[in-house]
Amino acid sequence: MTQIILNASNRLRRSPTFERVRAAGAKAYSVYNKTLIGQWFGTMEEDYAHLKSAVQVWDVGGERVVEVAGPDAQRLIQMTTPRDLSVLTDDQCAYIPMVDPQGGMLNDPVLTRLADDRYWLALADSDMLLYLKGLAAGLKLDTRVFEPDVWILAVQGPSADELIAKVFGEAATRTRFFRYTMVELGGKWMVLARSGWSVQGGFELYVDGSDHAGPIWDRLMEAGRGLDVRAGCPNLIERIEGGLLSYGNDMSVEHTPFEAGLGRSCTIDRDTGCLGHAALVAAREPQRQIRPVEIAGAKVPVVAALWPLTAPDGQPAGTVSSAAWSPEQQTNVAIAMVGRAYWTPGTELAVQAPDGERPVLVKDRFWGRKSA
Ligand code: THG
Repeated sequence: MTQIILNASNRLRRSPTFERVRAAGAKAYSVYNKTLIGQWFGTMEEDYAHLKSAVQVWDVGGERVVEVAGPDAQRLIQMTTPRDLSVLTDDQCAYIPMVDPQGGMLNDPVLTRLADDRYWLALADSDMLLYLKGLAAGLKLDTRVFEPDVWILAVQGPSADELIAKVFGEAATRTRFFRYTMVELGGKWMVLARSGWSVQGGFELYVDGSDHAGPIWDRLMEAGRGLDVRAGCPNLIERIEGGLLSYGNDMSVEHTPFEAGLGRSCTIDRDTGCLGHAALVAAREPQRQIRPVEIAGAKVPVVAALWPLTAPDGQPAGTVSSAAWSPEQQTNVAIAMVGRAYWTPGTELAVQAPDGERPVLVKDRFWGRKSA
């Protein structure tokens, strides 16, 4: 079969550390928010073992930042999310499902509250810039919605605290989960948040100004030499074990936050101003929901299209959206959207994988999590 080759173009944006990612030996490229992103530095299993034992620096420039500023900024963002923004503190980040008026998921960004009239959305792969501009224009809101020259670098892994302490000082590591602090390097101040798309712990740096990203990348790599720091990227195996969802892959506009298992981020007992509020009140009891499942047999192929799940009587039971062989679990870990009748832990199903039918077991919790 012929290889799929990415034909470069100015339409495909490159982060300011793109060439460093390439030099670090990225083995594949994808496109996220119209930005080229490098993936895999060793095999997926090697990257996984290293992420779980050391520290990695990730160029997550594909999580493009959209800034919403102005007197109506909070009101505009609140229209798109059921998560109550009025309770956020000044140093807080929040993982927020964004929904349309029908309650369908549009995105699931990390929101940073810079001030009560200034927010950053670090977006998953869908065009919220246009949606927010459209709402603001149609409703004549007093806001500015734009993409600032801000690029995120993630520092993830068990030695992340040690690396951050070396570069930014011990005090920076006292930042709590989903809180941020301001740190300085070479005269440049930036947001450092304890967050990131792994469950190994770590930080995300919002580099404000492309010119600064390269030097900061180099400084992290230099300071981390004794910690076996490496370039990395979100790891499919680790994020499935951790139950971290990928918008557009595990859920989409076809799903409500309840179906995506994000009900904990929805305030529905009062109207926060979310345009999808009424729809979500009606959708509280989903008929299908995200579940961790195990797929028996040898290492599964890549899930490039949803794999159908079936019950023993042949009835459709859902779909598998992500799956990977876990060297630690010695089985295939997977994320599925499972029908209500079949989502009880211990339920046995079958999946139609491209290489044949395989037994599936519904789990009670994600492998990397202590609770459900
Ligand atoms: N970092 C930043 N922006 C992002 C991502 C990121 N935007 C796109 C994409 N990734 C969004 N997806 C997620 C998914 C899960 C989490 C963060 C971003 C996450 N969840 C925690 C958990 O599940 O334990 C916390 C959830 C919560 O507080 O409710 O961290 O990686 N900047």
